[in-house]
Order: sequence, then C-alpha cells, then structure tokens
Amino acid sequence: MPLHQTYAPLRVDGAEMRLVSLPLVTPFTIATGTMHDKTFPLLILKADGLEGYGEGVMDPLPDYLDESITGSMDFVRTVLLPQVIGKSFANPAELEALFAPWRGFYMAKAMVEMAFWDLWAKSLSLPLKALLGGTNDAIEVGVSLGITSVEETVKRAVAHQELGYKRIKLKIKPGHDVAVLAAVRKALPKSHLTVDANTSYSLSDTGVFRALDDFDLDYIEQPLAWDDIHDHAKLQSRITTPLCLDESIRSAADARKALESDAARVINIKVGRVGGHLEAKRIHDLCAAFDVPVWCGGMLEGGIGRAHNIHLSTQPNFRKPGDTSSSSLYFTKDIINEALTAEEGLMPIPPGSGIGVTLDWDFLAKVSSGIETFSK
Ligand code: OSB
Ligand code: MG
Repeated sequence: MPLHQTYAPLRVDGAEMRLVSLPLVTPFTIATGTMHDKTFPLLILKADGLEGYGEGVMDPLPDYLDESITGSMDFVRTVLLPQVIGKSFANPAELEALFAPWRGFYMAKAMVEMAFWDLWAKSLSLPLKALLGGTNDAIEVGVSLGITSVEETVKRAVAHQELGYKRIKLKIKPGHDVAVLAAVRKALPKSHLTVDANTSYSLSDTGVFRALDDFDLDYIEQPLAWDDIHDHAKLQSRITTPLCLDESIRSAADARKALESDAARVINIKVGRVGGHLEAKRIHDLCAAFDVPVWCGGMLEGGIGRAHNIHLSTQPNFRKPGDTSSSSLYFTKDIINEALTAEEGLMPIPPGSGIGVTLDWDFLAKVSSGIETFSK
C-alpha cells in the first residue's frame, strides 16, 4: 500500500504527555556513563475514540546525542503539538511535512510521528508492519551487554548465547576493549559478536581497531565522534572489520554520505534518532539499494518504543539481528499488558492493529509524573 496514497483524513482531537520512570533490573554502563533507571516521555494522540502511542528516546542529559528530555518535551509542548491538534492528516507524510522546517529535535519529532502512525494504523484496522511494508512474522534479535568486569562480561555473554540470542554486542571504551574481546571470543568461538564504542575513540586509536580485526566481529559500531562521518571513512580504509554507524546517521542524507564514502558497511537504524518511521524507511531503502544491511538499534525502550521497533524491523533489509531483546531483561514490570519476549532469538510481532500493545493504566499511573493534556 503506497504511503503517499490519500486516505480519509484523520483529525487529531487531543493529546496527553507524561514522564515515565522505570527502574532497570541491572545498571547499564556504556562509554558515556551509567543508567540506573529508564526515564522517558510517553505521548498519546487521540482521534475518533482511538489512541496512538509514541515513546521518546531522549536521555535526561544530552550525552548520547544532543537532545534532552526537558528540552525536547518543551519543544513538543510548545511547537509540535499545536501544529497537530485539531488538524486532519490523510497519512503520516502530511504530518511529517509540517515538522520539516525545524532543525534538529529528531527524537521529539519521532515521538509525535510514531504516535500518529499507531493511530493511523488503528484507524485502518491494520498492523503497523503492513503499512511500513514489513513482511516477517518474527524478527531476529541479539542482545547489547553493558560494560562490567571481563569475568562478569564472559559470564553474561555465555548466558545470553544459551538463551538463543542471535548476536552478542559488547560495549567497549578505551582501556576496556581488546582483553574483553579476547576472553569472550575464547568462551564463544562461533557466536556472532559485535562491539559498540559509543563514540569514545579517535583515529589515533587505529591500533586498537587493527587488534580487534583478529576477533572475527560482525562489525564495530560507532567508534569515532558522533558528528564525524569523514574520519569513519578513514578508519574503515585501515581495517578489515566492517564499520556500523549509529550516532552519526540522523537522516537519509547522512546515510548517503556514509555509503558513498565507505564510512559504514552496516547501518543501525533507530526511529527516534532519525525523526520517525518515514525517515527510517528512507534509510532502509537507500541501504538496500547499496546492498548494505541494516538492523534496529535500541535505547532500552519501554513497551511502546519496543513494539514500534519490532514492527520497524519486519522490513526486508533488516538483515542483521536487532537490539530489541526481551523487555524482562530490562524491567521487572513494563507499562504494557503484553509480554514482549524473544524465544531462541526470535521476537514475535504483536498481533492486532497499530503497534498491537495496550497500556497497563494502573501500573502506568504509579510510574508517571507531570501528566499534561492538550486539546483544541
Ligand atoms: O548505542 O546502541 C546504543 C543503550 C542506550 C544508549 C545507546 C545505546 C544503547 C544500547 C542498548 O546499545 C540497546 C538496547 O538494548 O535497547
Ligand atoms: Mg550504538
């Protein structure tokens, strides 16, 4: 079903935005810091008695990319929602076009756009994946393991391999790289292994990446600065392991530059990072044209963001396992009624229209603050 097709317009009657905070089962450490809980804005858009859900992936402070929860929520409240509420849209592209003039705020735009996709899919009684052009009934998933001691990392990598995860991703940072890989590779000689440096190295560390070439990694994710595609191309020319970009790709235009300059041979797509499902699809399609595989990254999402990621990952060029692992690895209790659980590394697509999951309102009330309502 072509996305530009005009359907009966859907009028957005109102919205609700709140902040949700869930404790993490285990603290999650990456090169830029440690998370003890997951705090995120949840947006509900309303139309025709239906509700569409979107989850923001910005962090409290701008340490992954340049958005923060308070800054982005203010932008949603004062700029984006007034552009949407009381207006009618025939499809997500019409809504996206209204946001095009604004620089940055990718995650803020994505939260609103994603909620509209869910609402629109529900109004058409279709699962989101059908509207995105997805074909799979389940998706392959891996797991992302935070930084801990070498010994603990080996234990956790082996345990997740035994659970059937299709790929194990290890977070690295300067001083915590070659030795941890040597130990995990020894324990798991055949597993698909990758590393994610979250921007913590520079070109002067080329020796570290040459040493990592010995461990048969599927790819090395985002070793260099978040805004530097050029230096990634230089690094790729010096090593054999494929590079994968995460933070550096904010748009299909960025993806084109990375692909044309051989700065990435794999791309991690996160809907929030690129401004929504439409831009995610453009990147997906462009990578397919270059015969470059993509996979779906994660930001430790709650159930709403996780369900969006699962539908996104059904598109055919998601040819490598994503980070959308079981929500029970992160939370003892999630804000949705349905369990999102991978078995043997396969995550089923939640059935039903839209993203296919429903909010546990009683639990949500206990973990929410600052509920705001918007209407025309
Ligand atoms: O770089 O992919 C990343 C978590 C928080 C911030 C950045 C990243 C991550 C992850 C975890 O790797 C992915 C997940 O399990 O959701
Ligand atoms: Mg990453």
